[in-house]
Formats: sequence, C-alpha cells, structure tokens
Amino acid sequence: MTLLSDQLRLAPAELEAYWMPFTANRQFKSKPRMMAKAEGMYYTTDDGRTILDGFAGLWCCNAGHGRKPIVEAIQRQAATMDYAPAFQMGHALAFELANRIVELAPGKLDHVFFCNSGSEAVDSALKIALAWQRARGEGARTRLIGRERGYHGVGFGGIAVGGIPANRKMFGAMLAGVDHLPHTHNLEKNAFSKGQPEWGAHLADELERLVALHDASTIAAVIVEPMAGSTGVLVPPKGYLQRLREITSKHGILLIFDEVITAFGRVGANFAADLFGVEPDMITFAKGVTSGTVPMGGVVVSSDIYQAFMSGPPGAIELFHGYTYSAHPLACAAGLASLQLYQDEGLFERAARMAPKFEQALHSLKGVKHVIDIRNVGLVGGIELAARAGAPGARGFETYLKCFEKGVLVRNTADIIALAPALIVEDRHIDQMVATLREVIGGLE
Ligand code: PXG
Ligand code: PLP
Repeated sequence: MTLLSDQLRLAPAELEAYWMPFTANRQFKSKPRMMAKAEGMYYTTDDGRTILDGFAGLWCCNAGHGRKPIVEAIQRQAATMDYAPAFQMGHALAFELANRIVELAPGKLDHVFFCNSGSEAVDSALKIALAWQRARGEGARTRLIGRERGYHGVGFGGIAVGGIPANRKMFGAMLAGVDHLPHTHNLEKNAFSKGQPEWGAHLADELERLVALHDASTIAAVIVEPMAGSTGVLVPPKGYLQRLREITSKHGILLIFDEVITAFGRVGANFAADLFGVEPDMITFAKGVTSGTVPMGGVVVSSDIYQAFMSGPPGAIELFHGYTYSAHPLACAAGLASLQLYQDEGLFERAARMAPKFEQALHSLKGVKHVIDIRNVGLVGGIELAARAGAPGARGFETYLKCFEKGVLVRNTADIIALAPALIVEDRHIDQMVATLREVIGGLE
C-alpha cells in the first residue's frame, strides 16, 4: 500500500479532504505551497526548493528545525512509554518539566498547569482566574478584560477576550461579561520606534475607566500579550505594562500575560515579563516550550493562586479542569530536551546578542516604497506597508508570496509583515531576509 504522505506530489483531488486552518483553501489548493523537510534554518519544499525560515515555522521552532537532541528525546520516549493517563496518575517527565519551567519563570510564578496549545492555555488561565476569585470569596468577579488587537487563540474564551473582529464576528455571543482595553498601535506617535515606543503608557489608564464603569468587585482578570504578535508586532510603550500591573494590583484583579509567542527566548529573555520587568500573576505559554516539535501549552501561576486551591478535604480534586493529553510524555520529553538545548547553546542570550543586528537590518528598510513603519523587539520584527487603495491586505499577501518564491518564509497579517527567525539565526540569514524583503516590497505595485 502506498501511503499518501509517501508520494512526492499530491493530485488536486487529494487536497480536498483536509480543511485547512486560517487558510484560503480554494486559492491554496489551486496552487499549493507544500513543505517536505526541515533542518536548521531551512525548509525544503516538495519540489525541492530550499526556503530560509524567517518565522520559526509559526513563531514556534525557536531552536531551529530537526535538532538532534530533541528528535532523539522524542524517539526514545515514544519507544519507552507512549502515553500515561493524565488524571489521578503521573509520570516523572511531567514533574521534571514543571520544575525546569518554574526555574525559568519570574518571581512568585512557581506552579505549572499543562495543556496542548496556546488556545487551551488561555482557556485554562481564564478558568483558573475565575475559580481563584471564587475560591477566595470574590465569586462576583466574573468579568474578563482583554485588549483590542489581542490574539489569544481560537477557543471561545480566547476569541472573547481577543480583539480581532474577523475571529469574533461569526461566533455569536462568545463569553458574557468581557470588555476590552484600547490597543497601543499609533503610527502618528510611534512610527519607526526601535524597541519600546516612547508614547502610549497612558493607554493603560483606560483600565481605571473600565474599573470605574464595571466596579472592581466584578472584574476577575486582565489578559494581554506583553508584545502583541499576531496582529502585527505591537511592542508595549515604555511604562505601559508597569501601569497595568499597578492598577490590577490595586483593585484585586489578576494580571495574565499571554506569552505563547514571547516566552522561551523569542525576545532575548526567558519571558517577556523578564525583559519588561513586570511580574504578572499568570503566564500562558506554548510554541517554544517544545521548539514546535510536539504540541504543548501551559499556564505558570503564582504560589498564591495555587495555594488558594489547596484547601478542603485532602481527597478532593481541587480544580475540575484538564485534558487527556495534559503533560503528554512525548511533549514532556520534547520540552525537556528543548529547554536543555536552549541552555546548552545559550540561545536566549544569543537572541539578545543578535537583536541589535536584527534591529539595524530591519530598520534599513526605512525609505523603501510602501513602508510606513518598522517595529522590533528581541528577534521579532514587524514591517507595516501602506494598504493599496481599495485592496487592504493585498500588498502584505503579495509580499509573503513573492518572498516564498524567492526562497524566504515570512508571515503577513494584512499589510504587516512579521519576522521571527529561530534563535540560531546568523548574520547572513538576516541579510538574506532583509535583501529579499527590500527587493520584493520595492517592486510591489
Ligand atoms: N496566544 C497567543 C499570544 C498566540 O500568539 C495563541 C494564544 C494560540 O495558540 P495555539 O497554539 O492555539 O495556536 C497564540 C498563537 C501568526 C500566528 O501568524 C500566531 C499564532 C498562531 C498561528 C499564527 O501571527 N499565535
Ligand atoms: N469529547 C469527548 C466525547 C471526550 O470523551 C473527551 C475526553 O475524554 C473530550 C471531548 C475532550 O478531549 P481532550 O481531553 O483531548 O481535550
């Protein structure tokens, strides 16, 4: 029997069954872009072309592709124990990985809840926030505050607190009792900022307005991405996150940082919380924890939160929440090997060391036709293009397609191009990405 996946190319009819996520299915299936292999900084397509990966897959393969220690750890674990029941039972790798993550996490964040994706991590964090408020006798705090242009995955909780109209409008009422802070994107004030913009800390004071409107006694938590990745690399203005921390602490509101993109070296630190010097009550993570090799996500919570649940009879289940694949052995093996590799190769420090070169190279695109902003933090870059009249998003998508044709993988969100190379990126890779972008963007209509 020939397995479909063994064939080099699929016939058009064989592309039909798979309903692709966040994809223009009909367009893709009429002219597919298929990846076949990956190693280090490069993909190989099914027609044998080499593609420089400027986006670490989808913000996730932080150690680069096909890294031997991670591959071998997954292979070993698959042969040793494929699966262990997650409820009322454990396996050593889960505890070991939780310990390693706690060692990396800031301050009082010292317990880890595992799941399988960023979306599940967000759902878990929001549920923990609601349950914690109730456990401490503040059960009227049911409101959740997100932010415009926030992306928190695609669960009902995540789209409710998220701030992307297209991800919300088709899906009814979502969660009740959600409100949103304004986003911090402002080209007039902050275009071409390097790192954190100067203007915009006062936008955090909008939280005081929401508190005045709803009353603190009804608000459980605020969730934000410390750096908004998905909606176009929005770096927090100087002082903004500090202000959110002050206001949430003052009013007994939990502060959740969604670090699905920013954790594990992406911004040149363990977590964005470290880089920006603000300690939230919970951090959601996914992606980089296994360097994208096996799905995994989780929530790191403060000891105060964990301990609040550890009451009642010792035989009682403390949190009625969890997934079949929470702390899956293969994911734990991949996670442990990834964290070890990050440490052995000093990849988070490396990201910090490469960040100035990356910043300089990106900002050299200032002045190229259509470029109206360039933003960066750590090894994350955003290039915003002016929208073509009557066709918003067209220039962004054309940039993505043409870069792919020229052998560089980038990502576009409407007319914003995002870059997030693996932390093993070298000068010559950065130069190639930027040269390709210069040629492609400069040649756009
Ligand atoms: N929170 C944040 C901050 C994210 O960036 C999620 C939650 C959801 O994670 P999962 O694992 O459920 O996808 C994400 C994911 C893009 C892009 O192109 C971004 C994400 C995923 C796919 C593409 O910006 N972010
Ligand atoms: N749906 C059904 C019918 C199930 O039995 C389960 C889990 O047992 C789930 C959904 C949830 O799946 P998971 O634990 O993988 O999230």
